[in-house]
Amino acid sequence: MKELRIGMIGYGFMGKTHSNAYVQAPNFFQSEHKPVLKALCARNLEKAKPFAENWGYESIETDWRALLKRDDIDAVDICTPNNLHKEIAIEAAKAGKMILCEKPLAMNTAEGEEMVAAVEKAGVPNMVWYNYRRVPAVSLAKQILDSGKLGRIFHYRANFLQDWTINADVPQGGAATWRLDVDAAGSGVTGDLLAHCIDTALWLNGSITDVTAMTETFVKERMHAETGKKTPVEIDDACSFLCHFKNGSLGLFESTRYARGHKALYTFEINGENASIRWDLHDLHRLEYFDHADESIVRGWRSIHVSDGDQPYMGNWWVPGLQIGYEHSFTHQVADFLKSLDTGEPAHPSFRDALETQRVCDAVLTSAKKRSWENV
Ligand code: 4PW
Repeated sequence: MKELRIGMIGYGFMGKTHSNAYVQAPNFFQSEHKPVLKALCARNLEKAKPFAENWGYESIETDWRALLKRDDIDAVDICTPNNLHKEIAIEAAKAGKMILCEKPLAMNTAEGEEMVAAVEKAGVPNMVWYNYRRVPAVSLAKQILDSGKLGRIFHYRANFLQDWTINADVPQGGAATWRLDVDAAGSGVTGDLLAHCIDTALWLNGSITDVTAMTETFVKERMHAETGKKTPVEIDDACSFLCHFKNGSLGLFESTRYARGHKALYTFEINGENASIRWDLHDLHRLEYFDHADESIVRGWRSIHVSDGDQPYMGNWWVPGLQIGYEHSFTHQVADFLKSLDTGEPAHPSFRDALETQRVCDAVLTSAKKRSWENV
């Protein structure tokens, strides 16, 4: 058994999901590698202490550069706001560390290109946390699409809807609300939410060739948590776009933080010549499937309860009929990363895969600004 000694940078919501995944994965999935929570890195020692104790990190660093110098760290997990991804990833690659980076890869494509060059030059294993690929029902959708059952694909439709920023008193900046601050996040819903939809779409349906988009910022000014002053909001609160896929199908994507009643609703539907599939994060263990070849008197949407041992990942969990949830997508991602180390095959989505998502995001934002069609 080889140890995979993890240095986790950041301890927010994603720090929790990843820490839980490192703990859970080896209990359920076989690998020659076993994650060890070696060090937590965070600027605020007092806040880091209870987190490190709770999850079992052996030590704490308050400076990520010191973490990278340590010989007892094999892999760095970047769970910081987006504006720190590039610098940390490039330095980590130079230090020969494996890198698991939170999504989106970077603030923009230019940064992403530098990051890809750095990890590929250093030859270090790398992966980006687009976790929804590892929801068993989404992996099953991939299996069904790859089998060709849907036939020619006509339409890809996806939404990611939230409502947590409708209140104009929500500040921008700071630990909890950095996602609203353009300097920390790079963009709004495009990089935060649509990036998930785009990653899944590229994986399931192939490349996107061109896009046309619209964005809106509904609340124009918010108090900045760091300065206490009202400043203009420069992120996109909502974004919708149309696109063409290379396979000839048409795409329709929508994301917003202003859909009252929706807390985190990610859905997609794919319509093919023979069959369609659809998935909904709020019912994440079900995949809906319509097959036109079914006998007409029983033809209809089937709701596949993804809990059978033959379905993706499920053989490692409970007995058929008992479904799993959101947290498991991260556990599966760790399990797949460990498997990639066992086999020497690259892990996905890699930095290079995530760069493609970044390119689509940038084309979307440019198109919205210019009111144009943009090639990716
Ligand atoms: O990555 C996304 C986050 O930034 C998540 O998948 C959901 O939306 C939950 O929080 C935000």
